[in-house]
Amino acid sequence: MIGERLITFDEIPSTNLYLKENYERFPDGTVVVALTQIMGYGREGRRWYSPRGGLWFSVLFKPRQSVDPHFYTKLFAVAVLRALERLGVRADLKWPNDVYVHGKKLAGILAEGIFEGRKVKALIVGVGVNVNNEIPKELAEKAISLKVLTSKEWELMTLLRLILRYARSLLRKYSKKKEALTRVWKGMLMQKEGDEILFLDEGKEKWGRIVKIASDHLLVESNGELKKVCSLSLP
Ligand code: BT5
Repeated sequence: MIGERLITFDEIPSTNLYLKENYERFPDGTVVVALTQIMGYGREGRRWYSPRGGLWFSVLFKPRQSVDPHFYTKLFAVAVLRALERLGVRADLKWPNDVYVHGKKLAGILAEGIFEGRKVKALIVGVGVNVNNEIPKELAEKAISLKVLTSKEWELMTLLRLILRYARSLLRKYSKKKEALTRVWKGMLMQKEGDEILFLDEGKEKWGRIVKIASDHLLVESNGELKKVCSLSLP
């Protein structure tokens, strides 16, 4: 069960890295949380600032059957949004799984898999939420914390427990209805099928229309051509 085993660290390089290196020792559902990460990272090795006061945790999954790793990423994206809603904060998802409020990033999610051939041996979902922490100067325009949004401090473990509670109930509800979870996730995305978006094509910004939203790419029509877009630079 998610969160049945909880491991806490004061400081660690990265909770995702810790589980990647130690997954064999821990059961499915193990959660690792750290008060600060000195080497927190996002997608494609981008730096993830993890100062004290934020909520930085990872969850280990050891699926028995073959699974689509995106299912677990969506599960946590939806769980984080539901938990925030409980606190009175209305957030959206920027495709695929960035949590935004008022055009600024409040939280990010990173899923990593350990594969044996095509089989997923372990899956690690890392979640970072700016809670009471300071936002570094270089991110001042792009990021926001819960404390700034709500003008109060939040108890990290209470928020963690709330997110895990939503994740457990979503897992119960959707593990046999994966398409239904995809529909819920799509409904939370700022980007909708049919929207015009600015995207990067070989380093150049182009306009296009979203034809289809998938977990790992957007199918975009631009100048009569269909393109697969894997990363959005703009909200
Ligand atoms: C993400 O990557 O948004 C996924 C972040 C996942 C972090 C968690 S914390 C627990 C676990 N352990 C880890 O080491 N990681 C996970 P990406 O979409 O690549 O976004 C990275 C970009 O977000 C950076 O290039 C910055 O622009 C911005 N960024 C960095 N730190 C931030 C922060 N604290 N708040 C908001 N934006 C941030």
